[in-house]
Amino acid sequence: MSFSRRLFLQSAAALAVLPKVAWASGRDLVAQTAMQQIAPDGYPETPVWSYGGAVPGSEIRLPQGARLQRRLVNNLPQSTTVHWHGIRIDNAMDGVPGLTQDVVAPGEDFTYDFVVPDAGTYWYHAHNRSVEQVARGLYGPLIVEEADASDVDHDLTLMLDDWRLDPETAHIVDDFDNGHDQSHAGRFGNLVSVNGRFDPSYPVQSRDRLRLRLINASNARIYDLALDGLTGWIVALDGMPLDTPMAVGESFPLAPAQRADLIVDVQAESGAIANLVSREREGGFGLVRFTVSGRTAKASRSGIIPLPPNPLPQMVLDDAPLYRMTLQGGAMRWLESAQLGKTELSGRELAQLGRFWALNGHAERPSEPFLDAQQGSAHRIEFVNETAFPHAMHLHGHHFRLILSDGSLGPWRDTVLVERGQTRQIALVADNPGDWLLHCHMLGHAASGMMSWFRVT
Ligand SMILES: [Cu+2]
Repeated sequence: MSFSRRLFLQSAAALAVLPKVAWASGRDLVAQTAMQQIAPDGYPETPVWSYGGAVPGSEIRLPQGARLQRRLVNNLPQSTTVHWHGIRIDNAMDGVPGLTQDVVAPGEDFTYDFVVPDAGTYWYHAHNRSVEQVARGLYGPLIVEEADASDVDHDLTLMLDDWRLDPETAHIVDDFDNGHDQSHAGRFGNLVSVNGRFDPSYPVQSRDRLRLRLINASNARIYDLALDGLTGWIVALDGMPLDTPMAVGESFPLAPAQRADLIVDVQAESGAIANLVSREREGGFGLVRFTVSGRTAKASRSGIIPLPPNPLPQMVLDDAPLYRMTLQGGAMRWLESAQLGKTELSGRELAQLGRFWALNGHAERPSEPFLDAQQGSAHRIEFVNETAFPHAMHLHGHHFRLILSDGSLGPWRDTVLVERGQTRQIALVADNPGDWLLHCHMLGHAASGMMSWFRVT
């Protein structure tokens, strides 16, 4: 009796000094530290932050219209949340601290429970201190399947990321709040990974048809993607099918958070290697190798069939009002002043507080929404990029259509790349009630001023 009582007290005392750790079960998404071989073989493993012990977190795959339930269990030393990027989601499940939920503290948990209305390629990632947490590896793919799978030999998800690693130790360089990065193009890595590995390769046969689901999980890097030994089409952007698939030309951009679904045919012959590459000013680099062995016995398919459309709202723009959002600040266009809360501060004062950017004169998420929309109403938003850098503007809870230069409606997206000096218009049907974030997905820019929101009631 006294022995077991003493043991109990001892373990209770021991628990009090151990860090609080929650226990996990099958439906759990456990945010935890892990070791992973990110750098090439021969380099040490990298300590990462992960969902479930690996980067990317395991692929969540479910049928269109299904319900997704995951209990986030936070075993990290920092508070976190999960954002389900591109899902037209119930607002309470959107994962934005201070707007849709409280942060999940170390040792705590939060259950996400929602329906996925659209088929396509989506992803989940941390949305608290994203500039650090996504860079440390807190992301994974979320694939919503069409009722009829596309006619392909392989369906491959490829998550692109770049890491800033110490070349000696392969540890992540932890200068996440580096003011130079934040005031310029953002945090770039020195090593690019696909699915958490450097230079991975996948076996294919000549004349195979592949569906490639490309997801850019990088903090700031815009890839300029090209195919070598493969030909094909872009069939969906940011999850949403294109009415008419676009042949992949020389190359196409993939900004942070954006996705592109490709259907490609392997043209390279047996014994050769086909590649997905990113072009850069000075040559570029390979991302993925497809090692070709043999030739498929199946008859080769000709042409391409569009993916079935998702249940997106009707877009009637007639007299939809136009809202302008001006992107301001950053290196070479330094802010003269901007608002922090109700206070107008000089650019110098803001820089001292780590704020380099503003959206319509606000260097943080303002108290009032940028747009207060009646549910079901249509709007035009014009992003005017007065800065010297590109920005990837992301709306939560909705997809929007690009308005092309001739005034016609372009593809549906959830993240639009606005190049330096460029003005881009989008068309939005505000049909999902709630408070929704609108921000730059260069995560260092979001952390240093480029945050806004809109309300739908
Ligand atoms: Cu930006």
